[in-house]
Amino acid sequence: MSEIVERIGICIERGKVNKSSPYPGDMANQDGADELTKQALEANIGPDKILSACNDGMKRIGEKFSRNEVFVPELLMAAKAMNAVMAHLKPYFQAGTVKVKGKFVLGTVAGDLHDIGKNLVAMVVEGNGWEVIDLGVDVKTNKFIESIKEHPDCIVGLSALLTTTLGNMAKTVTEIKSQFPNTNVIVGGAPLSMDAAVKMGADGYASNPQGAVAFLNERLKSN
Ligand code: B1M
Repeated sequence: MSEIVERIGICIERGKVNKSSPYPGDMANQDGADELTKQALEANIGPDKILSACNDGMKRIGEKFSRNEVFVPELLMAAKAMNAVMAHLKPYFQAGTVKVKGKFVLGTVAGDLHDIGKNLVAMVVEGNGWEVIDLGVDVKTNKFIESIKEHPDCIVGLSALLTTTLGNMAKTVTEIKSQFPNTNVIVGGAPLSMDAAVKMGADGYASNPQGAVAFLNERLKSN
């Protein structure tokens, strides 16, 4: 991995947003995720490589959190640094595709505030020609139901990052499928698996945004 990409991953892990950010103290006056991402893209480093380094950084801070070496404020700074990277990457994922394929209603399920992965899914799906209706985080079942009523031909995507919110995800899937049996539902997020998705009654599971795109395009073909 090139040095600059490695440094971006470190900025995510340490929560170094940009040069003017005083946090963390030992990185004061150094370039942060914001400046380094800009430099990496100018040096023609691919957005996928940058994202992969960010995910590694997130994984490392998550492991530190599990070991009680860092706490929620550090996770929040990591998320802020990741958002600074994503702001630069967005145009690459959304580049010039006309949104004609269909509508994708997407949200993080009730009780869950994690949205970085969901936002990545939104960006990539949008970049692949779908209109994304992003309902945000902590989305209650009823909000999904109302959105399906508004966009009856949509496909629905649910994201969850907490094992404790998988129950809410399952309830939402059940309710959607009972009211709208023909609406396709795909689920994703770190604690999920194909097995869990099938048990919930979802039509599909993806471990990453590309998998979500593949599912959507497949459903388009079969309709
Ligand atoms: Co939280 N958190 N967090 N957190 N956090 C995790 C998830 C955790 C694994 C950390 C750990 O213990 N090691 C742990 C969950 C344990 C568990 O349940 N198994 C955890 C915890 C416990 C918590 C709190 C409970 C902590 C507390 O308060 N004591 C709390 C819960 C708050 C709540 O939601 N109610 C909490 C809070 C937070 C912050 C708010 C501080 C912050 C989130 C900020 C934000 O999202 N805006 C945060 C963060 C940053 C993390 C970690 C470090 C990073 C998550 C992330 O953004 N990853 C995370 C540890 C980890 O994941 N290693 C952790 C990067 C992102 C690109 O990956 O989200 O997995 P991911 O998305 C991927 C795929 O999963 C997939 O595609 C994405 C791109 O590849 N994907 C889909 C996701 N959704 C999809 C949908 C699809 C398809 C694919 O189709 C619909």
